[in-house]
Amino acid sequence: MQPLIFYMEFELLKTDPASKARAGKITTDHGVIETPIFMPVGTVASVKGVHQTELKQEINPDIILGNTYHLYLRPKTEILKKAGGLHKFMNWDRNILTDSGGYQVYSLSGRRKIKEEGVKFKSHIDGSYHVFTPENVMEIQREIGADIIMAFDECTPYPCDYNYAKRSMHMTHRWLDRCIKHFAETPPLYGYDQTLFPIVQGSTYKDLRRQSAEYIASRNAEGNAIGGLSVGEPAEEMYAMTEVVTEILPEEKPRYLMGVGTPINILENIALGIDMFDCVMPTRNARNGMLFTAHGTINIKNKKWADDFSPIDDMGITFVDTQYSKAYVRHLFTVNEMLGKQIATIHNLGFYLWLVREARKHILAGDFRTWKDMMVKQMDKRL
Ligand code: PRF
Repeated sequence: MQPLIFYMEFELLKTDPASKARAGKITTDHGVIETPIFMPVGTVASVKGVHQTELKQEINPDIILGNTYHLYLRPKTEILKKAGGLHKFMNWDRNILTDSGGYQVYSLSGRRKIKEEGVKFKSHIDGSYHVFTPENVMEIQREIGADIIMAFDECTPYPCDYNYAKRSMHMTHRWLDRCIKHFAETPPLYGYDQTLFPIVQGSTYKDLRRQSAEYIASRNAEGNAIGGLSVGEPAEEMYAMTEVVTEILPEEKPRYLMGVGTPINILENIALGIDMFDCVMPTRNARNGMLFTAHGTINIKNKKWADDFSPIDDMGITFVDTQYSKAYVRHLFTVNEMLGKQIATIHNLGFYLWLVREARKHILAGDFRTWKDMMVKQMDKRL
């Protein structure tokens, strides 16, 4: 397989002496991404409830994520093409990564049929039928215009029968080759480059994970992803799979662990050599009143906060942390005021981005392992 042409650069700046944690720098046509990074999820062209001003100035991520499945259904690529791509449509001039739909369509269990050709699925919006193939998913992601686009894969459930996992993994590999071919045959549409990341699968079987990592590495993409984890398996099993795979994926390219996870999961996987993460947890859980902090998680709906007038987080990472009290935010949740969800979302994303930036600082300073062990212990609490 021919190596892909260079659309993106990755510079590995430092590896932690006591773990496999790395600090690096990705450069694309939409700027620099300092790694390790957490990518806030903006499924339908918005990081739910957050203005771009707050996202940029307060949370300040170098990259956010969008979803092919959702954007294809609404607003549809026709509108995105007219807008000049997703960046312009949503007024976001930094990096965007789009997931391929390979995960979202599998979440539609009962509403989809997987075949070698692709996946036929029923829209969750109006019940209409659609087909995703490796080829049309490349075209749709060209039209959305993300900087980093993902290969079309099958994310196996947990637990997963060995033979199913093996067959599925081989199909994901064949789909990858179709993605690579079609990606090379279609030009970018908006005057900047895009790059394609393949995805390692193999469920919770070490031999399959090794085989998949070797296959994916041989495709010579500019970055590699690990899928099929954080689907219900115990954390120890997730870490074991990450470890097997990061042993094999090339060091000189970024590694993206899809859909992970809690703040603790993120630090443990950084220690195993992961550079990029995304997860709905900080945003979705925020809307349910869960706040992540350096000292553990808070359920702000709990009665115990009713007369606690201390700031929601005295670390003051974003403006919401010091401008609003726990009692006030609890009240907003009690009366179902949307501002409560917005405050909690900004807080959680601010915290997640703080956590990965702090991790990066400690990797560069050479004391990541000690800091990570301390943080993991400290965050493993319910306040
Ligand atoms: N594949 C894709 N997207 C994903 C996953 C996957 O396996 C996961 C697994 N947690 C999250 N998002 N394409």
